Amino acid sequence: MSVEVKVNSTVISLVKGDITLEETDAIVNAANSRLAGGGGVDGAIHRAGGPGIMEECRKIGGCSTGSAVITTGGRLKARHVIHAVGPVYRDGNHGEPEALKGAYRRSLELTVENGLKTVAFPSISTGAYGYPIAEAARVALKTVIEFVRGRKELELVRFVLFSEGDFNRYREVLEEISGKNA
Ligand code: AR6
Repeated sequence: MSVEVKVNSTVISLVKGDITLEETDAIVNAANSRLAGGGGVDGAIHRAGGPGIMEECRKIGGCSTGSAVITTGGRLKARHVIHAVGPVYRDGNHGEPEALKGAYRRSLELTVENGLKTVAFPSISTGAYGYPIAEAARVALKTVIEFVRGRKELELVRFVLFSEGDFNRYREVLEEISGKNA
């Protein structure tokens, strides 16, 4: 199950799967601001990558909501993990879209700043943090499309969606915004 579009020189792809198995240069974690680990994709990444990642997170100490930090990938196939902190969703009027956008944008900046070419994202904030999936997909995809327009460092930005429902929501939003008013 996969869909892709090309924007400038970057392929944006959607797949259904488990992000811990990705072989991109970096995978993004949906972390919390204490970088303390937890459930969901965060738990899965730390389990698969081993304790070295948490040790690095402790040294970094934390990360504000709407931003991201980078560590190595431990035992993962991906060489780096970018820990992005999305917002807890309240009603959409408490800065949630701006914070979600910031989490994606800073992750993309870190990818480029570290000379990496390929990165995979989960659907940040749409699990424990309760962000409605279609709204989150719109912010995520628009932020990525806006970022890769007019630059050529990134070869691949992939979204790894954990359920068929999430994959379908992202696909619908991508079809709607790619190429026109993104
Ligand atoms: N691969 C890809 N996506 C996954 C995987 C996986 N292996 N496992 C879960 N997902 P969540 P959040 C999806 O709750 O909403 C944690 O405790 C999941 O189905 O992981 O940003 C952190 O420590 C959902 O669609 O992240 C924070 O405290 C998406 O990943 C808090 O939860 C995000 O769900 C962050 O909450």
